Amino acid sequence: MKNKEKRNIPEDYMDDMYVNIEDLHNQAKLSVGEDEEPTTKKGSTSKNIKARIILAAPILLIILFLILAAVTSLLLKYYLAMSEEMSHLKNQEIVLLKNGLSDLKNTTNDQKRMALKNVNTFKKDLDDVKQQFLQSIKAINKTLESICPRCPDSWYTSGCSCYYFSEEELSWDEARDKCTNMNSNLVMIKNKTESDNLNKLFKIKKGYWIGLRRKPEEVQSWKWLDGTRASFTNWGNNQPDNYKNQEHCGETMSGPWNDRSCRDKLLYICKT
Ligand SMILES: [Ca+2]
Repeated sequence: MKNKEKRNIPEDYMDDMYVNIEDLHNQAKLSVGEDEEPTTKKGSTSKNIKARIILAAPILLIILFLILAAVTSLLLKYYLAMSEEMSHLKNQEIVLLKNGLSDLKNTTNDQKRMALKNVNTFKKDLDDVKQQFLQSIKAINKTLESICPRCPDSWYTSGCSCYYFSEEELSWDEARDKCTNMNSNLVMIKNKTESDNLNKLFKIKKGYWIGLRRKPEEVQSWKWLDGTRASFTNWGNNQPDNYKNQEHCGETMSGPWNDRSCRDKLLYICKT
């Protein structure tokens, strides 16, 4: 009977039955739980993640590329702006340097012109002072000529004095008279300055009468022709020695003095 029933079961019914069995089998598997097939489920999840990563990777790359492009653009823009600013500052610096050099050049030229002007002014002032000095010298010489007498020919001039050096030899009295006849006197040497000035005029080393004398009774009292006492003297070594008690007149030995007999014949010096 059973076999007949089997033989009478329609095929569709059998198919539905196999499907139900299959479903039951799957439900049984599900009722048992995932723990019964963990390896299979994990593999599926990993595949999903990989698939998602594969799908997302191009998008991420595009986003990354866009970010890099934006950053690069910003950096390029910043670099261009900085370059332009640096160029602007450099141009400004060049302009300032040019202006500074121009000012310095103008200042230097002004200083040169001012210095040259000062030098010319100083030179002109110096020339004026020189001319004034020369005029003063001429005026002084003219005044001196009017004050100091003009020395006769063959007389020497020293300051405002004239000196005559004789070429003839006379006694002291004769020499004194000779000078008087020429409106002068035997030279009187009253200080060192006059002595030095006279010594510069000697051309030869000889003895000359001077206007110095003492009285035989006053051997210690030497006086000049004008009666003044000889406070300044220029006696030579061991002079006056009053040799043989006969030397009462004074002579200059072209410098140092000596007492000598008034009767001796000597050259003489007159002074005006
Ligand atoms: Ca003597």
